[in-house]
Amino acid sequence: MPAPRTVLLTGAAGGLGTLMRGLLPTTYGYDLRLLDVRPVEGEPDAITADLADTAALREAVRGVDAVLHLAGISLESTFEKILRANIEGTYNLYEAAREEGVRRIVFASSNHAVGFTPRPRGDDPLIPVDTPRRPDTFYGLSKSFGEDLAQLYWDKHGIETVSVRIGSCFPEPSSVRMLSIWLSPEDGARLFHAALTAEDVGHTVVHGSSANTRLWWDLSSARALGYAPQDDSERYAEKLLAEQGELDPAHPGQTRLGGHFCTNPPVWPY
Ligand code: NAI
Ligand code: 15L
Repeated sequence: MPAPRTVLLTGAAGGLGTLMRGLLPTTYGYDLRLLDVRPVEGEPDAITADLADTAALREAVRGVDAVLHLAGISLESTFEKILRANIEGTYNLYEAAREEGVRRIVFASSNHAVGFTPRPRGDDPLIPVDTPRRPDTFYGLSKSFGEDLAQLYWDKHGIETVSVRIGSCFPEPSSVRMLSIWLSPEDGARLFHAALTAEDVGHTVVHGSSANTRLWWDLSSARALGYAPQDDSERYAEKLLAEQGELDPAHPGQTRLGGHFCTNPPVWPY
C-alpha cells in the first residue's frame, strides 16, 4: 500500500484530535481532512457533522487514503448514547469507507475493551494483546464492538484496520494508574503513523502506550508495525505517588487495567 497522505481525522475537536492535528501534519506531512460534530476551533474548513449523518460521512471519506477514527463518546455514558455515537456511528463510518473504497482505518479502541483484566503485579507477565475481552463499561463494550466490526470488514470487504487500544493519551499522566498505560502525545503520533503506513496489517490489535517503566501490557504487536516509543512516564512518578500513594491491591478500582471504570459508578482518579 502506498503511504497514505490524505487522512480523514474524525473527532478533530476533541483532546486527542487536537493533539494529533497539531502533530501529524508537521511531523509526518499528512494532509488532514477534519470532522467533528462540534466546530473545530481555528479550522474553518473542518466538516461539522454527526457520525449519524451517512451522506456527510460518505462525502467526508471520498478520496482520502485512510481514516483515523477518533470520534465518539470517550467515557462511560448511557447505553442509548453509546449505541448511537460509538456503535452505530462506527458502523456508519465503515459503511462509508466501504462504499467509497477507502482501504485503511485506524480505530481508537481503548484499554476499557479489556478493562476488567487484572493488572499485573510483581513478576506477573505483561497483558498480551490476545487477552480475552473484558469490557468494564458500555463504553468499553462499544470499543469491543468496534474491534469486531473491524475484523468483519477485513474478512468480508478487505478494509484493513489497526485497532489501537489506547491507554491514557494526554500531555501528562494524572494518576498513578496512568503511569503504567500513559501514551505521550508524541508517541501517539508515532503509533498512529505506524498504524497508517505499515504493510499488510489485515486487522491488527495493538496496545497504545509509551515505553513506561511500569508498563502493564505487551507492546510487541505495535512494535511489529514499526512503532518505536520514545517516552516513559517515570519522570512523573515521584510527584503522583506523593500525591496519591501506591495503588491499593485491596481496592476494587485499583486492581484492574480499567481502574475506576470497573467500579460502579466510575470515579476519579482512574
Ligand atoms: P474527546 O471526548 O475529547 O473527543 C471525542 C470527539 O468526538 C469530540 O470532539 C466529540 O465532539 C466527537 N464526537 C462525539 N460524538 C460524535 C458524533 N456522534 N459525531 C461526530 N463527532 C463526535 O476524546 P479523546 O480523549 O480525544 O479521545 C479520542 C478517541 O480516542 C475516542 O474515541 C476515545 O474513546 C479514544 N480513546 C482516548 C483515550 C485517551 O486517553 N484520550 C484512551 C482510550 C481511547
Ligand atoms: C479512555 O478510554 C478514555 O477515553 C480516556 O478519557 C481515559 O479515561 C482513558 O481511557 C484511561 O483509561 O485513562
